[in-house]
Amino acid sequence: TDIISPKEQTVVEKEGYLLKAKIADGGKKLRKNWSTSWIVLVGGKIEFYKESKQPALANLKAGYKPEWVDLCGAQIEWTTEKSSRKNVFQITTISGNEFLLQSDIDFIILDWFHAIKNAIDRLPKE
Ligand code: I3P
Repeated sequence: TDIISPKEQTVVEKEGYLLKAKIADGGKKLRKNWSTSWIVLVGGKIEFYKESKQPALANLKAGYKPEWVDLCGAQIEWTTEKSSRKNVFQITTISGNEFLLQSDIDFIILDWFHAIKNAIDRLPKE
């Protein structure tokens, strides 16, 4: 497997807005609740910044701890069954957390799918 340099861990590979819904935590089903999130793919993880009360960029200040997902050993797949929305894919982590991500804009969600899949494929499986 590839060795990931400390430098690479801090390189932002992709960032932008998507709709996000967490549907399971540690294997336990959650009530679906879609919200807009600023998503950052960096260093083998995905960070989710809230966009509710203040602009996401204000949350990027030092010390703010976003919700995040470890992509080591994670799975990514398109799903048409878990939502009535179009362009939805699911990320499932080793720890049993499940997230749906969605955009109405085809090229945006396709770019995200491939970026996350590439990141997962480059990481160790556990
Ligand atoms: C859910 C809400 C979600 C919807 C979900 C509903 O209702 O409307 O947007 O998911 O459908 O149950 P509530 O707000 O009362 O929890 P989609 O938009 O992804 O279809 P589901 O039960 O079929 O997952």
